[in-house]
Amino acid sequence: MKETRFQPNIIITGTPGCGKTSHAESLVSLLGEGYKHYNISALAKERKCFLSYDEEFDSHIVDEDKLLDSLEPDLREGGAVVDWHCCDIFPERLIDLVVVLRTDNSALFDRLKKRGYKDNKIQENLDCEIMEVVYQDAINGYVPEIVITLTSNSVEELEDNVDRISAWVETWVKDHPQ
Ligand code: DAT
Repeated sequence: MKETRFQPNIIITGTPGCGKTSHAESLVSLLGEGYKHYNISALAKERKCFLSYDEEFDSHIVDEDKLLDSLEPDLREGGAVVDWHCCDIFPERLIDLVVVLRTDNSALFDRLKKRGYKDNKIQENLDCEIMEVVYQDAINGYVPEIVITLTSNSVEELEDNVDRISAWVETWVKDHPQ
């Protein structure tokens, strides 16, 4: 099915703590009207898309089919900035750019510790970052042309990244006139 939208949909993904929400909030506030931040963890809660709760890792297991059904109408509108550590559930026809954030392990450790994660959950996430799990999911799920990797170790990098993504959006919009 051919999708027509006049604002791109962007996924900002990466290991928990790498800065997805910070990037998404800042990007949406820079882009302004027509763009909306979808924090999938919050949205899954709001729209009751959970299958179960994993006590060992203190996390919810999301019902991905239900979540996707719920989110598809929003994505068809365009202008979605999707913030989640899983990216490959969203069909390629609905996604224009996948940004994979990468963070050094020492910075990631500090952020997750500060967030109050239990040791096993911190270790699981550090392993995930070292093994490039999210990056591999992104390149396996989407054509390479739409996947970019950006480092997110400092506030300066965060600001640069948001400026770069915003410049990309401007070009995309020019290339997709209404
Ligand atoms: P995520 O949504 O990937 O879990 P977050 O945006 O909530 O991550 O950020 C986790 C913490 O790290 C938060 O206190 C903000 C901080 N942070 C995020 N990106 C950063 C960056 N590039 N440089 C410094 N701190 C950053």
